[in-house]
Amino acid sequence: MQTVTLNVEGMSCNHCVSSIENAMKELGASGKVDLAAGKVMVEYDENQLTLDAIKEAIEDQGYDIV
Ligand SMILES: [Cu+2]
Repeated sequence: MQTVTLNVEGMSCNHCVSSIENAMKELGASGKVDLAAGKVMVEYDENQLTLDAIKEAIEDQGYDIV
């Protein structure tokens, strides 16, 4: 397992939190959003997923990785 913390811009409410957390779940990863800090902590299996795929999934939801 691998854990990464990403700085994500554009998250403003609980809807954003669940969009991102659901997107991580769909990938088979586990995401925790810290809305106040603008951070997303993702735990994933590096044998199944790449960091790029995770970033792409977040960007696909309409947010920017800083
Ligand atoms: Cu929102």
